[in-house]
Amino acid sequence: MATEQNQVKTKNNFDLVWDRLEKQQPQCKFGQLGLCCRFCAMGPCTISPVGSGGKRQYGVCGADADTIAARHFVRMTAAGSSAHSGHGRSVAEALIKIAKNQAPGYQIKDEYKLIKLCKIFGIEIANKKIEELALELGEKALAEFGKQEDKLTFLKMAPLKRQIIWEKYKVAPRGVDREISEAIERTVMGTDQEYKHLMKAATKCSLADGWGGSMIATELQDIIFGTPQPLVGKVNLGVLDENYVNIVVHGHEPLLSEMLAIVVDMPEFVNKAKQKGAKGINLGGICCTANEILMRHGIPILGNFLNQEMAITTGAIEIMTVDIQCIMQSLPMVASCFHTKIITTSPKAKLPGATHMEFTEENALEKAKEIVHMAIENFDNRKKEKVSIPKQEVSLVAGFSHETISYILGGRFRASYRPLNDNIINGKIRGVAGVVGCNNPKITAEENHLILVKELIKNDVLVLQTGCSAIATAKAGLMDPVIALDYCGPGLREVCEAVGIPPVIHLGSCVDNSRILMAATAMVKEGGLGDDISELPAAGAAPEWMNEKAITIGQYFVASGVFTVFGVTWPTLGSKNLTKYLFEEIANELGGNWAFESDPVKMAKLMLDHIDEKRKKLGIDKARERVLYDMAMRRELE
Ligand code: SF4
Ligand code: MSK
Repeated sequence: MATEQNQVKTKNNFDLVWDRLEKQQPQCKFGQLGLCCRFCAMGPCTISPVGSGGKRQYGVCGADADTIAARHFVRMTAAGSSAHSGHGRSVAEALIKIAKNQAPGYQIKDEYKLIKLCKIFGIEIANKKIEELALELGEKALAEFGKQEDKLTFLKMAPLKRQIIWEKYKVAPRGVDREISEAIERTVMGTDQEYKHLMKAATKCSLADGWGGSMIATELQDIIFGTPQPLVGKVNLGVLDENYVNIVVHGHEPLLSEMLAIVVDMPEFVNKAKQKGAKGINLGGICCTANEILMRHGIPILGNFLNQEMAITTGAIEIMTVDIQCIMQSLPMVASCFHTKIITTSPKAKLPGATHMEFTEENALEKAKEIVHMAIENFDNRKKEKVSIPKQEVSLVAGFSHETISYILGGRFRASYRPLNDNIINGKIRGVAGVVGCNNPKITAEENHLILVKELIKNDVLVLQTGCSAIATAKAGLMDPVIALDYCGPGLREVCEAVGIPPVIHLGSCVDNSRILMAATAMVKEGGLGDDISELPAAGAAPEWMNEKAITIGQYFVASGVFTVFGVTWPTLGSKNLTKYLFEEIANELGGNWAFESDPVKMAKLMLDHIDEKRKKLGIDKARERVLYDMAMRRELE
């Protein structure tokens, strides 16, 4: 496939992400170490990790390496948190408009979850219509962003011990916006200049994402679009069909793509496409929008972050709509060599060279129809000689949520994590890992994801995945239960076969990392694996991260008690003190800590060592079969 893409590329003379990375070499070492500061006009200041003659170096204002690296880290978490929270806020606003009947085409699909969430938010349920409850919930959820006092509502979902830790170290977030704003404020020149204290801002800001903005996005999307149920889907560029009008959605918010999913099946548009000589309309996705519509509709995924430009080079895409986050500015440039139209849809994001068709909840259905119509019209402009679709496509099972895991394990009427906990206790499952995050052109495409996940399941670790990492392993067949079982250790294989789940579980998009927090919480609450997330035999990883959002996710994993390993590069290496704090000392406070390891086999070893250490502390380090007590044995015990 790479050769085919190269031929197209050479003929059309445009660069792809890998070419641009090459042209950026050598990249700035100060930047890589987190030691470049341009936060004021006395700078920019660059600091060597070890100053000349071993002396510490300082910026013009006196800031040292620890402060500069810490401020940089804090701003990354603020950026990531703001991105996910912007998404969550849009969903809350959408719920309000749906409740007010101002969003034609949308409906409330999961009333059970709506009621569950209303209870969590303290909303009186009795004698109220669904729309009234949706309105109250939407308004309460929206208020979480601007809250000035008190704590975020979802924090009380965490294990009690975790809540006490957050209180003790004064990192329980108040309103989402307040924490993001304070994080930026504290990094302003001449403000907070003590690296450990700065890290508290990073922690609060990140927790405001994981247990705030992202969790609101996930939970409210489930109410509007339905809580995902396992389904079969397809992934890789082969899901494009040259006989169809191909429309691709890319970005993060599913609000428009859900409407497109409805419109592409309308007979009026299917017939129009047929009149143009196509067999119909084919909708596919890239990045997290793809994850969102895959897990609720089974709509196929073309690929992840690094596949966005390659998808256009197939010459078979009529329209690519993009909204927010992880969208390369180069898309219109690449598209200009083909007939593909790039459409920006968010009021927050435009791209030079793209057509802007702003969408709101009020006009979403109409805009979706306009976009599909444009795509059908553009089918005439497709150049047959430029069409080159790789054949690869793989099946996967997607559509898991923390609730569906519970239903599958325990049955709908006695939904429970008991079977999972029991199989961890008896040693058939060694532990659980969350493997998430982006892909990065600095790494051989997706190699780290695949090696890491294969190592983990080989060692009987159940893997939960989201984002582009999920798409990477799905492309390699690891979410096809039949293919994936061959890579499993015997214990994990036995459980997966018995329960009917793949060993690598697709939990959704980037905001759905909140589902991993909820799954971990459910395991703690089920009992037998300690009283806190930090006591679970569990670990997290983002082996090919690139976006600031990944740092925010990692920090809220750590602050929730999870040992978390990142690959590729680490943004604080220029500060020994800060790095030591994040890699070691922070565990004394929050129970979780970071590690950096670029080799995926070593990364797996770090995670397995951590899981084994936790098993030992729980006293379950020796595999034990569960003993079923009969009446005689029970009497003996009494
Ligand atoms: Fe330099 Fe300090 Fe200004 Fe940063 S804030 S650019 S270290 S003078
Ligand atoms: S899309 S943040 S490249 S996972 Fe959520 Fe993928 Fe990373 Fe974007």
